[in-house]
Amino acid sequence: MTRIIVLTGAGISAESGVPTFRGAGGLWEGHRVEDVATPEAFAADPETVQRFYDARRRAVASVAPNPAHHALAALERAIGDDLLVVTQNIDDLHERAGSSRVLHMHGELGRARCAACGERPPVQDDLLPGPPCPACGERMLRPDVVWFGELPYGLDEIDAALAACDVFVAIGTSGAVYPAAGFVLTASALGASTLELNLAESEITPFFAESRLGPASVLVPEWVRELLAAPSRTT
Ligand code: BV8
Repeated sequence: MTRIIVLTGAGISAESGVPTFRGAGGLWEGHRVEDVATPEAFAADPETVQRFYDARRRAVASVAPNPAHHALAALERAIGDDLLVVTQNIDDLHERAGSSRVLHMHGELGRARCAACGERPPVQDDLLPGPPCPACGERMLRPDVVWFGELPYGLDEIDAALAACDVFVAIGTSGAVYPAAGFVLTASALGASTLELNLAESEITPFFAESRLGPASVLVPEWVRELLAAPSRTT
């Protein structure tokens, strides 16, 4: 049963060299994520959107997990199914650090989605040249990423975990995007203790019982060490 839910955002990958969305004016490859991460943008200009995600897929392949990702993997090794990492990130740094209980609520760069048959095949190379879907052969693969206006993945599983958890921790998220930004309210309303680990105050800082400011690579290992040293402690 999930006792601890950790919600991660772009800030946990920042020290690995993956740009955040709202740092540096929120531009990524010269685009505002809200302008390219929508089904309408993809319909209007699929090449630009494919190029945006192909560039990010290549960039993520060249970086490595940082101590924050490794600390969460160590926590999973210690408490197993009592931990669920819900990530808004589409990179695979949690998995490359060794985490296996990871729910990518906004999808993954490492997967495509066939607009013809719905297959979600793993993908490593660029989607722009239009490779055929391995299941149906159609050349209609898009990034398997949840865009604005699309339903996030795993909401039922997340809701069940929020109802059961004792501890909810958010790491490196600005709290700008829903429904993820509202998870802390659900968890605390259901009696969980809540902790935010972030470099700066976020839009949801006021909703947390405790908020610690600093880089994830320092705060996350520190929190995991504390947690494992005092098992009775819940945050
Ligand atoms: C949906 C994938 C219908 C693409 C992304 C209320 C309820 C429900 C929906 C809405 C609502 N109000 C508005 C909406 C609509 C919309 C929304 O939220 N819009 C916003 C702009 C207002 N939401 C949606 O459309 C969602 N779908 O609503 O479906 C529905 C939903 C529920 C139930 C029924 C129906 C879908 C949204 C998903 C969009 N896709 N990503 C891609 O990656 O390209 S969002 C994308 O942006 C990320 O996934 C992430 O979620 C978000 C960026 O946020 P962060 O990860 O927090 O990153 P950010 O750069 O903002 O902040 C970085 C943070 O890190 C900062 O706080 C910084 O201080 C910190 N930091 C930096 N360095 C460090 C650090 N912290 C620690 N250490 C460091 N070193």
